[in-house]
Amino acid sequence: SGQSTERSYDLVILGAGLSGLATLYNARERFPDWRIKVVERGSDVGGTWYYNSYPGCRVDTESLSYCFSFDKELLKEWHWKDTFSTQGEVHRYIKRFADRNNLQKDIDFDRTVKSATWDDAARQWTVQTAEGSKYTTRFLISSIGFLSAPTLPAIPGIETFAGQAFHTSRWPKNLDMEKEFAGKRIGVIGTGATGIQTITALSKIDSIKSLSVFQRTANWSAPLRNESISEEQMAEHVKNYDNLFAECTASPTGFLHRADPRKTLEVSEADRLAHWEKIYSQPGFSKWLGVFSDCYTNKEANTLYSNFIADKIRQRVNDVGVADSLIPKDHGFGMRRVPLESGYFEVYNKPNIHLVDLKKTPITTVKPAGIETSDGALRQLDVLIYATGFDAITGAFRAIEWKGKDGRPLVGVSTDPKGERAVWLDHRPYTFLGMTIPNMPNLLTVMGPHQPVGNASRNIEHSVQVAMGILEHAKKNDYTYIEATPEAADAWTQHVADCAKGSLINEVDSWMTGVNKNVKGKTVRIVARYSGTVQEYRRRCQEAKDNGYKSLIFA
Ligand code: NA7
Repeated sequence: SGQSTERSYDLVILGAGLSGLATLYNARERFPDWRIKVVERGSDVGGTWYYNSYPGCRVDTESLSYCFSFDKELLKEWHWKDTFSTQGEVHRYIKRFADRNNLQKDIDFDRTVKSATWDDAARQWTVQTAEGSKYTTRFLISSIGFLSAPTLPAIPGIETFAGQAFHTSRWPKNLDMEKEFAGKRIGVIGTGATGIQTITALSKIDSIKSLSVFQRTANWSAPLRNESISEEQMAEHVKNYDNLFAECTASPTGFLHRADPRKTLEVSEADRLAHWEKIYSQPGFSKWLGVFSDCYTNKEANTLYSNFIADKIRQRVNDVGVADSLIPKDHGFGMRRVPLESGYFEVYNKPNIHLVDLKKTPITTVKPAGIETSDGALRQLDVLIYATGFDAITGAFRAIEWKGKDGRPLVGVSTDPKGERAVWLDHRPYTFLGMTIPNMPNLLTVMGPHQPVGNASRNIEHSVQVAMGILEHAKKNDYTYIEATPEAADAWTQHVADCAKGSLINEVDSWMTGVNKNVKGKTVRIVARYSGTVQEYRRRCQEAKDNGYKSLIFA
């Protein structure tokens, strides 16, 4: 049903994750007479929380702030069982949100968008899926995620591996690990947030014969400190939701944790240590965001704090050499997204778990039997798990063939003959407010590039409201055309670049700075996310609205 048919809509939304569902819910409320459709690749709602079903997957933002503030009834009924929910629990929440608001009726599942083509005469987009569905629509909102296009490692021979192999975000459904991994030799490539959660979970499966972790860049990681939430505690939390959301809105990153305003070197050594011990013992991102205010702008301050965390790691790992490999040398604490862990470092004290330090012995090739490293050793493997991350921020856009005004492609690489005309040349976003793109009329991007990516659910709610505001302005005035002016996009792109200056986080290779060596053309650092404060971002969005969106062309 729905296959090979063409339907016409006022609004098509790409993706049914948190962004797409929030967009659908709000669009229905604001535009009750519109025909709206969501097109989703997966077989269920949830996006990130549908796909990332790997063992140990857990949100490391407080569950209480990782939900929708606008569905008050659901907040009243929902009991978060953990301060940091498992993937399963977050997914159940999202499903419940969709069910009780009857959202599924407007979603076409199992449709992978292949192309989006602008028709300037008709002022509409045509969206086509790999399965043969076709949708025409006046307005298009992409809610396709910023960590949703998985990347496999570009290592010679990976296609020759004879055992079972998969990316963490494509974990086989219903895999019974106790049984199917019994007696198996497992390899994991990658030690980002995903790898660290996966490895810790796998370490608890006693039937596994061996686990080899292939680590290229060590990542700073610190304890999550999850706790369960009783019914009595939850009843209290429910009364406090409004305050909690207000607290997030007032915090520069959108999280519940804030920096200590003092500067590291102004504080006595004893007070410094006391503060670091305090944030280290607290749950969640306290140890990333609760630092002294200069931790990510002053290298000396950062080094002192990094040394404090390095000592914590050393205390937890028995083998001195392994501990040394686990401590990053090429970047300071918090300059990359800090994975939070629950017993990760102790994993390496188990006899059947081995760390392969790829800085010492890089992988040379994958063979049918396993992985060979530069020292000539072949680690025999039955299962190979790629925790190798995503083509972040622009990747999900790259997976769609866009033809904007004059057939302009969206993402392209300058070394490709066809890539030159791309609006985002060499993966460099060019937007106004991270929301509208020159040459891509009537397209709005919720959680697109140039938007803050901190506490995703909080930012999604805001991003959806900005999109709704722009559409409302169009509807009210009977406009059928919206486009960012090049002047506005130039100024915004410059503002985003300016915000990135002076932050050590923007001086390190990671998905946050647009580097992914497994993707063609993603070898140099760029500014793809908004790294100013959430408040500044919101102020500028409000300003655009207050001045009647004069940076946008309406027609
Ligand atoms: P990340 O954080 O991008 O981590 C990917 C990991 O995979 C990282 O350790 C990489 O090492 C490693 N990797 C990637 N390619 C290779 C190759 N070719 N060889 C060896 N190792 C490789 O992705 P995650 O999924 O963990 O997390 C992404 C975000 O999702 C996370 O921050 C949360 O916000 C949710 P590298 O560092 O590149 O040397």
